[in-house]
Amino acid sequence: MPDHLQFGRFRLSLERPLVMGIVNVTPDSFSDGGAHFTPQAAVAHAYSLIEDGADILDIGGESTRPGAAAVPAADELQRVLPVIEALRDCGVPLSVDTCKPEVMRGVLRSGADMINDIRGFDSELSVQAVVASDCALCLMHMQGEPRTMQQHPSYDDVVREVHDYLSAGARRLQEAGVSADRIVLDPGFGFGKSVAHNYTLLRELTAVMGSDFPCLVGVSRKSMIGAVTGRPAGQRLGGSVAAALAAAARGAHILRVHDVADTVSALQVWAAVEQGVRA
Ligand code: 9MG
Repeated sequence: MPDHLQFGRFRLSLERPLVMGIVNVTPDSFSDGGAHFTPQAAVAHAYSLIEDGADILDIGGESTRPGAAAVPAADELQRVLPVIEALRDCGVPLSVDTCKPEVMRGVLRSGADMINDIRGFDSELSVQAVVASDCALCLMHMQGEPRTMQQHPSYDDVVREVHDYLSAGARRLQEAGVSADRIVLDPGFGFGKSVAHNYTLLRELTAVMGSDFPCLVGVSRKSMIGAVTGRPAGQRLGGSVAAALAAAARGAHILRVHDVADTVSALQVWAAVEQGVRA
């Protein structure tokens, strides 16, 4: 396991869990309903997340929620490029959530430091788009397609199947020439998984992930939180922070969250319990 991650212009230590703040530049995201759809609103939101303690920002121009409509690459670029350009010197690495090679190339030219691909760099074109850069790559597991993935998720052994997919994906990236310190793996909570699958993956996170690559976990405000708490997306803070801590306790390296300030506070208290505080 590398002790750091190379994010383009940045090299971040993995000695404590990093917090990735979510910046949706979409009119239809499940969690904020498009509250930050204009570039100006997205940039202002990004700066507030940095103020709250975000270590990384994840900018997305296409909703990945179940059933979401696909967005053409040109529209996705039009949404995210002004935001990346305005945030280029904000002081933290900029991740872009996209699965389109054309968008990957465009955002890397504009200064993105990480590509977060929910399709796990499953196309040769997406690997070619990123291999020669020095950006970090988040390779996520998904069963099926966003439009239909929640209809019949099915596994014989969800822990083994997600583990094997992620290991094979990391090997494929390394064989293409990506160094180990650029690779992050993600079980893909909510992407083609039932509530029971999601909680099995979270409970067994160390077995799912193995010990070769850092792990990113995104559970913030998701339906797996609502399924247990009975709360709508806007009232899932407590459940989301509890799930983030459960992931950190099982070795997650990056937590992708909407509520940065509360997650940072929870991690600080958890670290004080685990490691003590200086008198
Ligand atoms: C874009 N996006 C939405 N949820 C996500 C998750 O759980 N992981 C990653 N890597 N990206 C996500």
